[in-house]
Amino acid sequence: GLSDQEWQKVIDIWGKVEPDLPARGQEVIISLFQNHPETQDKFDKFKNLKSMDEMRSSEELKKHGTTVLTALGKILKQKGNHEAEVTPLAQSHANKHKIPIKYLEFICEIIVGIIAEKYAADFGPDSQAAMRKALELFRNDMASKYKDFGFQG
Ligand code: BLA
Repeated sequence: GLSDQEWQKVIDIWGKVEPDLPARGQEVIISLFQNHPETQDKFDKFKNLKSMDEMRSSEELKKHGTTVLTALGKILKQKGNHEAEVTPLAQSHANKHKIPIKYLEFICEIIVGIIAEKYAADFGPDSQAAMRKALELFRNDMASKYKDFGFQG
């Protein structure tokens, strides 16, 4: 797990991201699709978006980015006691959306990269390390739930 100090770093940086969730969410999803095109095929509603222009002007894509970061923020704020948040998410992602854990690794890495780019002054090495640990804990718990649901992930 994370120490109290590490959790505090996670909570502090998230406080910087939060006012800009829709913009950051949009960047995260576009970057995910650009860097890992196979992830886009998991979305019936985004499969048809081809150019960067189409992605940028999609309100649905922006809305999904906001959904993702809002859910992630709620999870991080639980400081590891996130069973109530992670269980339904793992269920939909295993049974309905069928999202491999590898794709969760992709998006988590992109989230760290975008925070580093946009909030460099507030996201030093210790904060980055703490955030990576928190995201790893989240993914591990998702993976363990996937197993419970019989999804290889
Ligand atoms: C939908 N993803 C959702 C929803 C939430 C999240 C809250 C809507 C409710 C639900 O269906 O359970 C949350 N998505 C997250 C979080 C992350 C994220 C917390 O990406 C990452 C920190 N989901 C993934 C990844 C992909 C993904 C990596 O975690 C794709 C590669 C896909 N999420 C995905 C899809 C939907 C979804 C396909 C349904 C979208 C829709 O049709 O509305």
